[in-house]
Amino acid sequence: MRLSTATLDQLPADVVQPSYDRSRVKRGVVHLGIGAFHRAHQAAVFEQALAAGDLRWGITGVSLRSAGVRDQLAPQDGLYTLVVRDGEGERLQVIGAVMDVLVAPEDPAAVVAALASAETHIVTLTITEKGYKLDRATGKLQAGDADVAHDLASLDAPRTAPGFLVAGLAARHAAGTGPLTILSCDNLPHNGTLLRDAVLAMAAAHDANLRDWIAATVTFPQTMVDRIVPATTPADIAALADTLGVEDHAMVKAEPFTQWVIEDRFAGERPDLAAFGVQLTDAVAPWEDAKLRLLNGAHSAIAYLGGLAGFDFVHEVVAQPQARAFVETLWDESATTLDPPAALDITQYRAALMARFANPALQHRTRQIAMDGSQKLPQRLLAPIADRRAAGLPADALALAVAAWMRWQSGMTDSGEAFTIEDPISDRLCNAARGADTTQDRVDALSGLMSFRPDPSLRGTVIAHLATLERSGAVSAIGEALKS
Ligand code: NAI
Ligand code: CS2
Repeated sequence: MRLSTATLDQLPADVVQPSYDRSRVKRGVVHLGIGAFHRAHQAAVFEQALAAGDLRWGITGVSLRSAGVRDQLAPQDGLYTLVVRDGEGERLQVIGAVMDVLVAPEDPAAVVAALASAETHIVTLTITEKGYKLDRATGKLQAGDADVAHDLASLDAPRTAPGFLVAGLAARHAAGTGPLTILSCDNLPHNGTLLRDAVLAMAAAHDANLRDWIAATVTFPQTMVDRIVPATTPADIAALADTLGVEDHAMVKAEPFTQWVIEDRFAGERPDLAAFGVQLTDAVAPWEDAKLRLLNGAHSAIAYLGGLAGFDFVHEVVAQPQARAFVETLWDESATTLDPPAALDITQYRAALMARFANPALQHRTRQIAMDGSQKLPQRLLAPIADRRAAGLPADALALAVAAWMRWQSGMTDSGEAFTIEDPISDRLCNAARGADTTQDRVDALSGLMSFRPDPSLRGTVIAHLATLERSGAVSAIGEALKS
């Protein structure tokens, strides 16, 4: 039996359930990219609004690619369980905010109609870093991408997130529908600006007036999003079924911590976000830099070094004293590049991050974080390196994390286990890592792919680290780095 409206009354009494009348909920939010993170983060905030009696904030979820999440949620009437684990117990909440899931390739017109609906006031996105289709070095749309080229030529049946947004906004413009706020919730620096640039470039290719109307009417606030939400596994689903007494194929698991900082620049209606724990601010960048460089920077270092050493999970890596000491050293370096907001105590933040990484109940896979490194490295590791070097400071620990990413592209752990590189430019990464004859050539080829131009001293450091990784593995490389 599956979780659904019909089976809600069979759930254990301590499972929190929607307290509002779902049949009266309007669809104020369209979400593009309905993966695990949205269901555990933004949807939990809109759920609070609904529970508080503001029924404008139901969600139309959109999958831009596969039907998987729709097929999980549709038999469950859109209901799913948010499982919050702190290592000592778990808290279960059935979320009712998702009203419908559209699969864009099956029915693009339905997605455009949802974006154009007068009921829609907010669009949120979690389409992963690569979904923005921007060339990060130039800031321009990836004209060589077949889907971008398609949407630049015609928006009759869009394929990309910027294409769908422009098609939906064109329909709003034509119908005189109200303003819209579009919130990127991906781990990208200046995510609102990046998305705005992509949307305006796509719009300009079709209609200069539309582009100008979007620029004047639609807002793209910056956001910082934080909650560790590992991919759900079949074992998670089986364990939850034992507790619930029904199966939930759409469950998501998360840590207790959650944070959403949004630039206070909404174009139209919004729920009382501050009442539901969201921080509204004029300046998101200082929050974003701290999160991307400390949390995500350490995550990537843990993923590559820990993954090479054969550790499956983040908590296993930070249980190793040397790895933990290395993360602290990395943070010592990155922290000097930050200009933290007054409300953020970096010492406390670091301690809290380490405790979050150590949460054994999350089972957060190093391989999940290692994915899409080409999209993640710039903001997590390369930006703090550039800032350190510009200030005349060494960046040895950050350089080891970058070298570990380079070693990862060999597709082999230190014990010789082969794995597949998952990255939008995996072909080029693999050619660079495996086609070069020397360590030095590998560093140069992989740096080139990332538009990373280390000065001679830093380049030497990265080469030395990669040589150690290739010769004696990640555990030794960490030991060497801590000695120096
Ligand atoms: P997921 O794998 O569960 O979902 C990813 C979603 O992105 C899916 O809907 C997928 O169809 C879509 N997608 C993937 N590639 C795409 C592309 N090229 N174009 C358009 N859509 C594409 O992943 P999850 O956990 O939901 O994370 C998604 C993003 O959310 C991350 O990449 C990150 O930027 C952000 N995030 C995730 C956190 C986490 O702990 N899981 C925490 C903070 C932010
Ligand atoms: C992780 C993030 O997968 C990754 O790259 O570093 O998704 C991380 O879990 C979140 O940013 C936490 O908020």
